[in-house]
Amino acid sequence: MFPEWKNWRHVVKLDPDKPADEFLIEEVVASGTDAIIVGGTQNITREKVLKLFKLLKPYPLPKILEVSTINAITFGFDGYLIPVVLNAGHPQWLIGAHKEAVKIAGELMDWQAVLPEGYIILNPDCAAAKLTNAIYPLNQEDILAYARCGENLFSLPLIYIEYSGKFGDPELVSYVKNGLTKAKIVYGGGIDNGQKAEMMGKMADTIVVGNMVYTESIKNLRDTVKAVK
Ligand code: 1GP
Repeated sequence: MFPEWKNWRHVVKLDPDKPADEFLIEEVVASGTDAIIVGGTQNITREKVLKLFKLLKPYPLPKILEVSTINAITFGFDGYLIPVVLNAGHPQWLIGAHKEAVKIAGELMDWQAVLPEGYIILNPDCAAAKLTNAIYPLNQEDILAYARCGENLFSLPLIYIEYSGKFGDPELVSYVKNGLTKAKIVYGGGIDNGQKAEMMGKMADTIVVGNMVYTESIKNLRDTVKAVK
């Protein structure tokens, strides 16, 4: 069963392709974050996912795998997030890769442990935008329309506004959130201090912090949690 996630305010996303040791994991857990997502776009292998999973295993907080390639699916996580890229330039990232994965593993899937997420990738320079050939330019009406399609046509429970590597526009996040009725808004991108966390935390239901834990900004991690709780 996917853990109860709707009240998560703060999540840390750890990239299996980046170096992590027990000290880093301890610091992440001690920050008070609500959950840990393991996910990344580049060079993701099962070995790297497994290594991170082993480091996380001793801790009770929810451990979620965001599946980016079927080759890296690892059992044992508390839940599995499946990205559906709403502004993908190729159907591969809307449904193609998903169909291939389900063709292989459909009989074995524990659907209760799966949560789909409607991604809107808004930083054209990030790796996920390049991989999915994300569609640009988009004005705010386009972005809200994607979000509403995700919410109402695909019944996606959450819309993930992804600025990976860049701090986005809080007004835009608020505009999209106000246009939705059911789906939760998750925001990720460029949060590296308490002030930015607070700003986006006012607009989104959940904020995701990623890269900052691999830089000296990790000293601000606890502030980013405090800012949204
Ligand atoms: C990446 O949204 C997350 O998928 C977090 O982004 O690494 O920029 O914090 P950052």
